[in-house]
Amino acid sequence: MPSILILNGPNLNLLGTRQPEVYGRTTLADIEAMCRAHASTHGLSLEFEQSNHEGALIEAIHAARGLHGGIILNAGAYTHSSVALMDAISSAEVPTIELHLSNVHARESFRHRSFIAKVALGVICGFGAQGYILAIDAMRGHLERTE
Ligand code: CA2
Repeated sequence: MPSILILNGPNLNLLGTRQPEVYGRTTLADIEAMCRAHASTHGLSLEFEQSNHEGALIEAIHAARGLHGGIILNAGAYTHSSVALMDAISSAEVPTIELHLSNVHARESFRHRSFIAKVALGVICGFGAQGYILAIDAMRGHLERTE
């Protein structure tokens, strides 16, 4: 089974430390530990990254080609603005799941638009940290079916 890249965008390094009413008290390090524990029960290898920089996220997507079987991407606010990330996903041709902790559709209207969704395999949102586990399972199923 190919490995999975879990890529986190801007401000997600602050998880668990600010706005707990919106994003909960779980830190990104807690989420990484949950993902690693879950992946190991399925014999999956994971890479887990976070960057506040659009260019660094684009480079991580480019580098995933040939290295990872799939990408789980929480692009944070870049989801709603970045044509460059959308183009990176299209050009890398690595299956990508768009992920959000919050239910973006129940929030401000500017969060309803996603450039990532246009090129994603699917979208998971609104399940908090558990969404990362759901996304790993969805990607695992996809990779098993397409292997
Ligand atoms: O719900 C999500 O996962 C989001 O991707 C989070 C982004 C937001 O812009 C998207 O619309 C939805 C924001 C991440 C900011 O994370 C923070 C965490 C703690 C404190 C402040 C910001």
